[in-house]
Amino acid sequence: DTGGASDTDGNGAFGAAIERGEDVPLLTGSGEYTDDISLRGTTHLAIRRSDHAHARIENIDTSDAEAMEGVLAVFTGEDVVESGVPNTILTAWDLPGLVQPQYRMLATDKVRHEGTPVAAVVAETRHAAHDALEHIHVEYEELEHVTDPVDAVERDVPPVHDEAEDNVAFDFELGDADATDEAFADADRVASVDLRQPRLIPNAMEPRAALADWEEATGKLRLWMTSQNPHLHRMLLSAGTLGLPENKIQVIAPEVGGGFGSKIYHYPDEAVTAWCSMQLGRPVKWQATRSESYLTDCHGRDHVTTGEIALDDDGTIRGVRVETHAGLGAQLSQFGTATPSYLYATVLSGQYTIPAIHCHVIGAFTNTTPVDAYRGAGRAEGIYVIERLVDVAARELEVDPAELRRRNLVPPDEFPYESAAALVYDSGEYERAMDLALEHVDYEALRERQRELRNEDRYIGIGIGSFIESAGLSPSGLAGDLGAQAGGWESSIVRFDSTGSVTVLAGTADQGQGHRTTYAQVAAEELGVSVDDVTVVEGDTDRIPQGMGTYGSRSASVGGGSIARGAREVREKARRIAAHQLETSVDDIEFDDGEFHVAGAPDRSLHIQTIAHEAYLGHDLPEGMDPGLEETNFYDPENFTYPFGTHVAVVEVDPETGEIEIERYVAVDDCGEIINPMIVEGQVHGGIAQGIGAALYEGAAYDDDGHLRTRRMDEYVVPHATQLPDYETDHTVTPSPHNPIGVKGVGESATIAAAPTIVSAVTDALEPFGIDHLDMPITPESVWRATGGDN
Ligand code: MCN
Repeated sequence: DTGGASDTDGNGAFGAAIERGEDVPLLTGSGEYTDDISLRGTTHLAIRRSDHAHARIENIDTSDAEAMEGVLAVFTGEDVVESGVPNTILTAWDLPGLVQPQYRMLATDKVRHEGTPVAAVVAETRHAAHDALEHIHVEYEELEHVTDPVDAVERDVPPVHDEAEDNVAFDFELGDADATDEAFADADRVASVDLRQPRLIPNAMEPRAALADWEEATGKLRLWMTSQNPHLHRMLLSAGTLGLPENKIQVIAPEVGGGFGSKIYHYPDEAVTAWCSMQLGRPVKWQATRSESYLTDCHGRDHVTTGEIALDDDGTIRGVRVETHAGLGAQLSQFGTATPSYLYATVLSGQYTIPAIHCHVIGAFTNTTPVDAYRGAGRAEGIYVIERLVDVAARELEVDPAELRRRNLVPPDEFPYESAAALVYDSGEYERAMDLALEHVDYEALRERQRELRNEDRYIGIGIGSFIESAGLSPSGLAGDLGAQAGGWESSIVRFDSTGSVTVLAGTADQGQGHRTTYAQVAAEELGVSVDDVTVVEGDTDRIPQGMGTYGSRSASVGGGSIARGAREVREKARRIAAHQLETSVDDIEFDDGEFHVAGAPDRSLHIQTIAHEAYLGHDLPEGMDPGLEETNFYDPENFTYPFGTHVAVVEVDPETGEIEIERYVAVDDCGEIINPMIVEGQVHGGIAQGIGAALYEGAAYDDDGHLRTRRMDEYVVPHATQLPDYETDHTVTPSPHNPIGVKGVGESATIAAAPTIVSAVTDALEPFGIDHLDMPITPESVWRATGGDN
């Protein structure tokens, strides 16, 4: 039963553009975020951070801070060591030859990036804690630092970690180097591009926060935190960091105001919050400031790449060769090693049939904030490279960029398609999606208009971004083979109560994606009840025993898949009760919109909600059946899902001023079966905004002293609504053949597509100036310089 919303006749819940149930509390202010929660006797934590990029800690004097009014305790890294906890911030992805340096809650010997936690103040109020920070006196011996991933490896600089003298954390290769060399030798043409993908800073509306409550009497820790994956946090905090078994830790993610990847990770700060509560026996709360977030939330991207593409004169792509230096920052974050390796190199085939691919990635330690997955994670970087290469190649071959894509798209009858970059794409109709996007802008007419306008010295550009995404990292066995220290499955509980309402408990954790609505739609469809009868609960490890969380656009496919499977099991149990009570065989029972009836006798029926009541009464159940109506499901998919699509942007560039105006933005996405079209459209809108942000505005930078130069919202430019175009969205539906509900992910697609689409459009506009590539963010200044404005 694949490729459809449900195997029942259905009640239309799946696929309906219903409003998000979660919005009323959020919009009326009754939603509860971590910082809104107060326990009796709550104290406040502030963290003293290093203001050096690289330095040896000579001495920390906490006495002045300790003497301040309201201050309860000041802790240093030595105090944590002396407490005897394991004190390790673990990474969750191993790679062959990976150098894994020590990563402590609070630094003891050296600080390796600006923002490294060095001391913790706990006080009666937040203000008292923050005031005390500047009264902690830290003496440092400054060391030479490095912030650029190429410099870190190629230049003679002191290592960030003694264990990696050359600053190489890993050296990763994917694909067949010899076959790729041969393809390049045989091909008619080679085109190449050198590019940088700058660091991006996630900008969740709610900065990270934690509230820890250690209960000495029971030896149990309750930790409310801004988490995308409470169970993973529980796992990483337990043995490796705090030395507690998992059943003595409850992680609760209440409302979480956005994450974009940044709230996946196991950071020192939340662990320190928990540890402080264990020391003081009082609740401790930590709430990051915005600048603190900029300094410590894992950044994204930071790639320096040389890409090459080999083609025949007829436009057939023969091979792709990529070499990348990926900045990892000063410490290895959970998926910081997976993102620039497997998540990146494996998508380099994009939508195209490419016989030979080779990718070499050098993961470099630098004295900067750790880098990890940020919306699009790895896939965004990889698709950017292949899309830039295809555009550059089209220029080289003097072929229209849409036409060059078309000649190389994987055809629909080639699925499942095994790419030369080690993925097996589940399904796709790439040309259909591309054609639809091109039709929206009337591509041929637009090219004509472009030619005419150039005669008037006006420069419009048409950009194309065709993408695939590998969403929902699974199955677990594959993830394990690749080095993951976590599974690719998801878990849920589907439970009827005796009044006939349904509770779905899911192991994923929403930060704005709308799970409470879409999961209710999945369950309602399978069970034939109303969406309003379903309550979805996420984000509490004591209520939902197991889960993997929300990242990698996995929740709809893996979490939703688990819920559908669990609901089907519930329905089958209910069917057996119905058959028993209607005195017929199970095979004679039909199910239609919540009603079980005897085949051919529709008046002999029982509603599933009535059966739920019966299941809890337990008076009249089939022989040997246990009472109750609930199922726990673990779903480990057989493959990733592969969303895809094509975005097209039309821009006008003024070479005199460098101004870029986006005239039109068309997004055609295919995420398989759509649970809620309105939510999917919202995801696409948000994703485009972030891709445009990367293409035109955002980029974190370090100054010569290794200080983050973009540490505030007026220095790191996130586009405002007025800087974003109207989006025109459309979609095709190509179900995932292996997912129980035919869905694919959508949460990252548009971010992956938008950056290459915009860069493609701007460089297309600037073709008459001989510009075939400009690095992101493309600002008016960079356009003006490139077009010779400063000559
Ligand atoms: N959906 C659907 N039909 C589909 C696919 C998805 O209706 N065929 C719905 C889902 O049910 C869900 C939403 O769309 O409500 C996104 O689903 P999915 O693609 O499975 O992604 P996740 O829920 O796993 O969310 C993770 C993804 C990622 S990786 C980032 S980063 C991101 C994103 O979601 N961060 C976000 N979208 C975000 N949206 C908000 N508001 N805030 C973030 O931090």
